[in-house]
Amino acid sequence: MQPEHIIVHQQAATHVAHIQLNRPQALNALNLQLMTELKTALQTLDADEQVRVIIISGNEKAFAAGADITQMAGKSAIDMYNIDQFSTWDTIKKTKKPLIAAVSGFALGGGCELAMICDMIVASETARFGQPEIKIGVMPGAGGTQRLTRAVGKALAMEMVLTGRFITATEALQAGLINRIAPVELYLEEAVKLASEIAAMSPLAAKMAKEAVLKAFDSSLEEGLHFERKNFYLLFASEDQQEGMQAFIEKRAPAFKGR
Ligand code: CO8
Repeated sequence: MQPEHIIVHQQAATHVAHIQLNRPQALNALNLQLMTELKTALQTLDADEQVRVIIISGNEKAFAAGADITQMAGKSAIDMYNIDQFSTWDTIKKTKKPLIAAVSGFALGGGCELAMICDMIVASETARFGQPEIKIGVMPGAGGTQRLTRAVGKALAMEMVLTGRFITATEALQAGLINRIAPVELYLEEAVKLASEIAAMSPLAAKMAKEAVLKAFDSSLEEGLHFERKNFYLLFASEDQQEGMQAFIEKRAPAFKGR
């Protein structure tokens, strides 16, 4: 079935796929259907050998203005428990390929959390990041108190979560939340440029390196180093390792195959 709230753009030649959130009338508010469609698309692209890097974007006005408040407003705690929307987020988090969020306009609440699940964030000059859940009587529920704090530190995270203040792209860059800023007409191009650069590397090495970097967030240093070492050794079982090192010795560009 064709998704209704996302558009998937795929160019086999570049190995970069692009998922665009597409509920512009609601500033891409993340309703349950959109999140399910996003999860399914990510699972499909993660399994597709032609795809090496995935970009998630919204539109110029909004990456996503958060969970769909109209859908949540009448729910009880037991409804929320039974709907179990975070199992979708748990699946999204398991995407092995590098994910890049291309953010313009609002990235709020669940929208900011979705951007932070991605591995890197490219923002337009108009991007605004925030966790304004406190203003509607709740708090972040999809990682906002954890990933934001790890990215920007306690002081700014506490301020954003407790006051709901939005920060600008410049502030987000200074705080370490995002990777780069581009003019609004170029931010998507910039995200594709970054994605293409990664897509030219060994896709196996990229996946294992991503896994190891993420390990740093929920393990001790010793455990993380051990994990890193195992992945490092494992890559010596790949054709890409032989190709990469041979190409270096022969002074030519490597042609990685993901095997
Ligand atoms: N949910 C539903 N509809 C929304 C949302 C939203 N989060 N955000 C905007 N919309 C709708 C508006 O209702 C409006 O619809 P309509 O035209 O039918 O009235 C349309 O989008 C345009 O919005 P505005 O007219 O409000 O546009 P403005 O430019 O005046 O304001 C703002 C933009 C500041 C972004 C404003 O819309 C706003 O404050 N939105 C809500 C932001 C927010 O509180 N987000 C957090 C939501 S809670 C959350 O994310 C919890 C996450 C937990 C887990 C995640 C699960 C998915």
